[in-house]
Amino acid sequence: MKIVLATGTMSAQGWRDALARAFAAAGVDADLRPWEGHPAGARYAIVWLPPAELFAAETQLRAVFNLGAGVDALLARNVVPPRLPIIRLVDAGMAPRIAEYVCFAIARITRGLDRFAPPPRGLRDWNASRPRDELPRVGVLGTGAMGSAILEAVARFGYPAAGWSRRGGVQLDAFLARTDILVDALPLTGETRDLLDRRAFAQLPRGAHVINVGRGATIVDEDLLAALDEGRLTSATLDVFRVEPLPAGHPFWSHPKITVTPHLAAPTPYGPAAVQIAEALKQLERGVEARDLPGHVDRSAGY
Ligand code: OXD
Repeated sequence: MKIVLATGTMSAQGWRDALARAFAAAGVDADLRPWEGHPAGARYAIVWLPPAELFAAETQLRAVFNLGAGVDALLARNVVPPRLPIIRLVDAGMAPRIAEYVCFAIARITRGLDRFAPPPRGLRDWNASRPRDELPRVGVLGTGAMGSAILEAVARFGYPAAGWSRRGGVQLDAFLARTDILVDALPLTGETRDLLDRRAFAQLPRGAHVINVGRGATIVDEDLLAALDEGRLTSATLDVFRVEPLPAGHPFWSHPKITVTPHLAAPTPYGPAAVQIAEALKQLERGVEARDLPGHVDRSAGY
């Protein structure tokens, strides 16, 4: 069975090796071909940011695997023919990493860790104020694999934590009003784009913090900057951005209340992701419908 692989900005060699290992271990008989601009007669495509020509040339495809949890970039390219099911990664080892990143960002906030930076800037004061006994309320936007792992992790550390999703029936405004640390773990869809704007930030208690590990375009950049400048928000920790890489002159880079990290919270782990793809391929080959697989993308919902 031929499979075409187009890894975009990711490592072709890394994916080829991991997939070859996972296919061998799962007993999937695959002839894995890197996309080289001409049709291979492939039955499946495994892709990250693929070129449109791939789908024009590979006319025998049965399904497309997305080498990431988020399909916003793939759907925005509008290159996958509507008849083809898309399967995305679900967790695949990323959820614990995202949860760890969020817990670290929260610990940094609750302990005021930035005060103790190395010399010459940091405070050298043993008696610096102790953290408050009362833990802040953590609100997680998005209750998929990532959001659920974050909720579980923060709850384990005793934080009062709640999750919100568009389908959960809870009013966003009411949810924001009882959230001291807002964690954005949303996919980017038509419904979540620009969700966190000036109006949303105004619902948060004064002094709240924002952590974004979802997608950059769920936040309106100018409104976040205004909320920080007005003192409505205390800090923002951002791992994802509307445009990536974040352009050199972007005001986020130099804002004193913003920590920018370059989309490093949870790099896709090739090994576990390849195992997940091999398993899904096996199921498809056995006749299981793509829509019954865990990572099947509902294109109208956008994830
Ligand atoms: C993903 C990501 O979508 O790394 O997997 O952001």
